[in-house]
Amino acid sequence: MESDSQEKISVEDEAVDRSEFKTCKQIAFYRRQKSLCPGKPLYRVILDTVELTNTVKFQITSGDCKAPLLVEIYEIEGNIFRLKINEITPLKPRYQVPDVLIKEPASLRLTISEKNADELVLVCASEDQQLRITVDPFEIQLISNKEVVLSINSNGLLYLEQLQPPPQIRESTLQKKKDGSVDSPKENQEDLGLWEEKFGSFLDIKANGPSSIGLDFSLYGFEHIYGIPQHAETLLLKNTSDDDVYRLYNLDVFGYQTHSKMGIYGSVPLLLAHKPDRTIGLFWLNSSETLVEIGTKAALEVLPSRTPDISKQRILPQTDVRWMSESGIIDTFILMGPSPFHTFKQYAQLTGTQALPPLFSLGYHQCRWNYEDEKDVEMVDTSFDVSNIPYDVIWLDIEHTDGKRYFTWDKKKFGNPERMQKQILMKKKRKLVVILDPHIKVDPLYTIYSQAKERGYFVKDRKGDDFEGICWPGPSCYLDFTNPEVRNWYADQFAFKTYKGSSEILFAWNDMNEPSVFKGVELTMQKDAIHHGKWEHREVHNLYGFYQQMATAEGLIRRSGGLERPFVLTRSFFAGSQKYGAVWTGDNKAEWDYLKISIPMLLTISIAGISFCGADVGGFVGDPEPELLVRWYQAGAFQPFFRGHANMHTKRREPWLFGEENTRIIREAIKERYTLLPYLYSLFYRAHTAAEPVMRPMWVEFPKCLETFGIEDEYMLGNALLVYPVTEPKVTTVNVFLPDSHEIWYEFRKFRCLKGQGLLKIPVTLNSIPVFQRGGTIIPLKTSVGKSTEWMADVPYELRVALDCKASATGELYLDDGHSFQYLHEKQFLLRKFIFHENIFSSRCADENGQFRTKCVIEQILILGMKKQPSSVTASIHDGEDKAVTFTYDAKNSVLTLQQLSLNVGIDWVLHIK
Ligand code: NBV
Repeated sequence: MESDSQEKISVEDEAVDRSEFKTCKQIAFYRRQKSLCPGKPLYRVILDTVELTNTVKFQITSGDCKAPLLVEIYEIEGNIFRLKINEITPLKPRYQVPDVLIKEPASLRLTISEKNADELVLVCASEDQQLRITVDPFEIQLISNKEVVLSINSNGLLYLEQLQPPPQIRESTLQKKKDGSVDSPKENQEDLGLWEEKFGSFLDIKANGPSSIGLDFSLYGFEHIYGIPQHAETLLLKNTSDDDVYRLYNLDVFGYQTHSKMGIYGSVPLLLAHKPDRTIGLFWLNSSETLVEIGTKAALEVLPSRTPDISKQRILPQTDVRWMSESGIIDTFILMGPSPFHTFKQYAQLTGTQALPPLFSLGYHQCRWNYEDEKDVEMVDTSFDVSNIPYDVIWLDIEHTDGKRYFTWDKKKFGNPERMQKQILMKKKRKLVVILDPHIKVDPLYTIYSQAKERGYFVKDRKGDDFEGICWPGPSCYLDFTNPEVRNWYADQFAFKTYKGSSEILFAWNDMNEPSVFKGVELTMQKDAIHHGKWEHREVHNLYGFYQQMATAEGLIRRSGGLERPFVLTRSFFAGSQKYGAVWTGDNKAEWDYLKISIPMLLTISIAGISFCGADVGGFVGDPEPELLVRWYQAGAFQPFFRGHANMHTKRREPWLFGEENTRIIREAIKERYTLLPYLYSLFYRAHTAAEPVMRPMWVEFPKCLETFGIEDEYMLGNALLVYPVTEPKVTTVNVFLPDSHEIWYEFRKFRCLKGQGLLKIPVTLNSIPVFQRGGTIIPLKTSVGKSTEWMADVPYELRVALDCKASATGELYLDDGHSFQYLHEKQFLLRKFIFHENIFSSRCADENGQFRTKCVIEQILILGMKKQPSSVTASIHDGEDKAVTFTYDAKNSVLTLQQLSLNVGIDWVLHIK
């Protein structure tokens, strides 16, 4: 059994073998859509089928003897449109993605304002918006305030392969044709892959035959396109060329190449387009393999003029986006913005917001494949204290189990896991995360296997037997997480009495859930495997990891009686995974290019709704040089999920192993992370309640500033901090772009106000992390750091106020118990709003519904950009007396420091600075 694992490791350690994965030209539905499109008849609307209830429905036909299709258009509250296209009476139902939308979106009433032989015009219930539907050929234009924002099917690429009977039956019917022309399905079979598709030695047998779909969108005035993670690519999506299109197909690609559009572990079919006055989103709800083509061009726009024959022309960019999926139906949502934040909200309205993480999970995580045994865990844990470095979680990879049987322990290495958790970790207020992969060792003596086998909980092969593939434990079966009953049973496995050796400080990591199958096609499950409801794997492939994380999160909640928030990290993900926890970018390499690409990768995941994301600090494959490791810690300290991790073949690389100076710098970065936690946690609260990404591309915060649209080497953490991670060796300066001439920026560590905006050359040493606070913001910090987040609950706060050019600033702080659902069910939380204006600084409640008792105080306030030394500062506390405040003033840096404030964080106060 072990030898399979070993074989995989040694092959993989070399590099990605590109030939194991398909290029687009090796994907049959891509070839079909590419070759069949040009000559195909265009669809037209059958006008007398138009039906209007709340929604508008009509049929379209391509006049080529195929049955007409049903088009449904919905307007959804919040400035969203939905377009569905399906067969009217398919041979069998086509797959429609369940469980991703948090509820069936309620539609508003569309009305028909015009209907004639050429067009149908629909007016929307809200806003000044119209849908203009051209009859022949069928095209939809979306018009907002008289401007055509986008059109659908204007390139005539609407494509839907109607389900047909399998060849044998078809051939016999075809023979009956009078003209003798038989378009035999065998013809072109190899090329078109209609009923069978080969890849290397693999054969995919398609029970339903060809079933692919496709549609094109033209986005007017847009040339900046983002989203559709996960790819190791730039933030701005590139124009695609034939055979180099963005692929959304969840795959285990060890040491993936950078700057590649190939599919890796996760997929979110959400694309965003941005121009200075509008952001829009296209959400393509389909979980089968999906390809996206993008083409930006200059297009001529004809503007109507007052003089009849003369029309004005202008050249505007236009981006054409073409989606192609292997199966399912066309179900697409158009998020009309108009701002980036509106678009995020609209997407979250459909798929949910980021789960609020337990506070500990925002601390630093120490992982390695593997920490050998209990002694090793204890040694690493103690070394953090000896080195005076805070950390919250130690992780155990696959070797902690009994022969890769998840939910068990290797008895020799982890003979007393309860003791390890209680005596070592719990005492230090730290946590443990263990790995749980979705493959289950074929072993009748292993309860998880035998129960699942008996109950029929595994994915089946096309013949109806349990699908068997090779993975870490050797021959394995794969739990069918698409089945709600399996998820329910799986969730029950986390009960403390069932999961022996687990405790309330044990949390979960779902790996290999693309799913990864060692000897499988493209290292994953074959598409003709069968899931619950008799759906082929091809329909649900991109949802597999989503469902495992959903079941795992449910298990952790359930074991606590519904009281505690879960923490689950998943490698594979889909739209909506944000509801269940965190994701990371998989098996990157310990090379500078991977540190650099991690920034656009994380930004892309973040704007696709998943705020809780990170990359393996240090790089998973290979040994980082010390400088790279240090820089990676500095970068990770300002990213949402912060975990050091390493492959089993690498040298040990805990933070204290690289000499005193490097340890000192790493310590400083990790400590800085811990002081920032109140700000970060407050940002997560906003992600959770208002769908604002924690880590934001510059254009999101500066949507009108063209220069920011392509920036991917710096980003905003919330609205207040601009972070420029150093991603190159031996640099002495970095070029940071500080946008907007009205903004003032302050260096985060030195408080220095930066003169000038635009591209600034900033000197750096190995010690520096270029971070800048934006004028006009206030961020909450902790004044000192403890061994882990839990040690810091009562540590006083500092408020860091950065004044803008009007000498004003605002900010907020969210606070709760950090671990339970009481913030939700009992409204036990505090949301405080801080406002600094005209030398009056106030703290007030920003949500009257919330209440939370805390001893914690605001001890210190730093006001950056304070031009004059005040003569007095007084504090008036609600219902209390005015009190003089101790302060110091640094004239050189214009910093006013208020000290010994002792203001309880839950009470209202006002400070007067005179
Ligand atoms: O479980 C071992 C590793 C894990 O450490 C890593 O983080 C995952 O991305 N896992 C992949 C399996 C094998 C990698 C070769």
